[in-house]
Amino acid sequence: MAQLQWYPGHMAKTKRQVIEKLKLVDCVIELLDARAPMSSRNPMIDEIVRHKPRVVVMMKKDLADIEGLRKWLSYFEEKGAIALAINAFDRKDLPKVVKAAELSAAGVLAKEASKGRQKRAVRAMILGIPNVGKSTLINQLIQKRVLTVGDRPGVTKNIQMIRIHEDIELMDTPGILWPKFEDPEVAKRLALLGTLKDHLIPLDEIVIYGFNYLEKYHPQHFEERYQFTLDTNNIVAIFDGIGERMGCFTKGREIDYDRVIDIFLNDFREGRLGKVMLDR
Ligand SMILES: Nc1nc2c(ncn2[C@@H]2O[C@H](COP(=O)(O)OP(=O)(O)OP(=O)(O)O)[C@@H](O)[C@H]2O)c(=O)[nH]1
Ligand SMILES: [Mg+2]
Repeated sequence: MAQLQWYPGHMAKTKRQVIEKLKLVDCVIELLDARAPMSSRNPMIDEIVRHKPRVVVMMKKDLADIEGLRKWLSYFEEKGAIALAINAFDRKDLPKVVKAAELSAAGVLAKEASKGRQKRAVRAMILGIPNVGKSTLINQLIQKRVLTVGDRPGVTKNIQMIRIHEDIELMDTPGILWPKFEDPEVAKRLALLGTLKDHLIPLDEIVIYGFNYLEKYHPQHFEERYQFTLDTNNIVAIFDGIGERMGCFTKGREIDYDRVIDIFLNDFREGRLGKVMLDR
């Protein structure tokens, strides 16, 4: 686990560029994954943002367990943070992000106005771990696909400011992952959600982590999807069971374990195994 790194050379450069550009914005919109609001919170981002006003937006609300998410929202509220959870593809959620950013930058703009400066657009930087939905959020806000998005980490490589409308500009940034994980559990949760490049942790290990989570919290979701009872006392039987039911066979009619892994991870990440809360 100590070896677990995500091309740190590139990361160091990204971090430097982000710190440099931070001077140009009034506030930061920190994106978290609503399915793991603690594990997706990169401590390095605290270090970068420091005293800039900040808004916390939990993305992919549509894939998260609502009860668990509510607890996290109250947690952030108690800490006095401006926090909300959204589904980027729900049109009525989008203005909430803009409002929150305007609210957090209000102090800075009011100060400028008091000095007689002309009113200008709020400028916010979007920060977050890879694949959390930074570029998607901006595309959805302007209703245009100006930024490349993809369901894999490391899509955005450059920092870029986009004007949403005359009142707000948003800066897209590459995902920032911590160079080393103190807690291997955090790495496994992020891997299960598809935020780490696959193969940083052996795929079967990630899948088994998913089996254990489902057995503990949502065994019925597993059973509904694959039509048999989940029992982690026999891991091989689970792989075989999924393989048989989903028709994953090699040419020699053996179970194709690579396909089983692929199917399970896609099912989990796309919500076919129910709504998820990995941080409890
Ligand atoms: N279900 C759901 N999917 C989302 C949401 N927001 C983003 N996504 C998906 O998450 C994936 C990653 O989105 P990106 O916008 O490329 O993520 P990013 O944070 O820019 O990633 P990097 O540029 O790699 O750091 C895409 O497949 C999006 O469709 C959401 O609210 N709900
Ligand atoms: Mg991106």
